[in-house]
Amino acid sequence: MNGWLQGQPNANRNDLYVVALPKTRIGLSMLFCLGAPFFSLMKRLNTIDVSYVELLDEGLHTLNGRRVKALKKVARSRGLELSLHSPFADINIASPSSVLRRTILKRQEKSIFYASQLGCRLWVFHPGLKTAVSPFYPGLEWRLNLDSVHTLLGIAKKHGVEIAIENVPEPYPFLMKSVQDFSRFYDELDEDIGLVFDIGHANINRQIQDFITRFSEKIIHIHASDNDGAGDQHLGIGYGTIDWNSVAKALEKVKYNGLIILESVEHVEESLKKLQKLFT
Ligand SMILES: [Mn+2]
Repeated sequence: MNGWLQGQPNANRNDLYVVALPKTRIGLSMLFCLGAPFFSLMKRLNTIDVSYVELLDEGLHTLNGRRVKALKKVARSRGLELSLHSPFADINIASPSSVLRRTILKRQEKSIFYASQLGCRLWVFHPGLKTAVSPFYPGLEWRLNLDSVHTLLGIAKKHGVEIAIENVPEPYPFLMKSVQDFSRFYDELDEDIGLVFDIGHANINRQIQDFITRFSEKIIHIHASDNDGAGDQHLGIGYGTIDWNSVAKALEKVKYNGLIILESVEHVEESLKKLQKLFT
């Protein structure tokens, strides 16, 4: 990689197990630079050495018509294939307030629209959360979560965009964090939707292997970052407690052939190299 990021320590920490996943490709989430202004994101996209990029419609990188045009241009000139992560700050698709839920779904629709304009292969979103009033209305947020997923699937169909839902981390009050949550979700949802498997999130509830074996048919996209097993730190690959060799073996076993998007916010170049070595 040609120094498109600041120099990273090149620790050759462990010999990585190399597996043959012919269609697996490594991409990069721009989460690592979400704190930097939009022009700096553009600058990075102009020099970055990957073919697959996940943008975030959030924070300083929140999309608008003008930005979408600029992004389309850079994606075309650099041959980048894009996916888009939905807004996630203060976004609760299961909000018990109908006014807020409507507003949130409207915001999500705008993001799906931008994804279609950008020609994104996928739009990734988070499940809803419990709130302070959840104990008074048992099961309500679970039902609203399912309703909103239906609504989003309808919107996505209208705009011709594929969408998928991500497993999210402890200790936040999300409705869908565990294998059990996703089993129930898929039992009760009478439509099909893909799963964005976040390896780091699953490390926190020690369910990496369970997710891969149980939902091999559902996983269409993967987020990869490391952590200490206690919090969602988005560390570089090899800087946490995840056993990446056994992750690679498990994915090879189920013949995973989608994208693996690096979501580390540090040691980015080094982590990309490690993933590329693991999954070529
Ligand atoms: Mn993720």
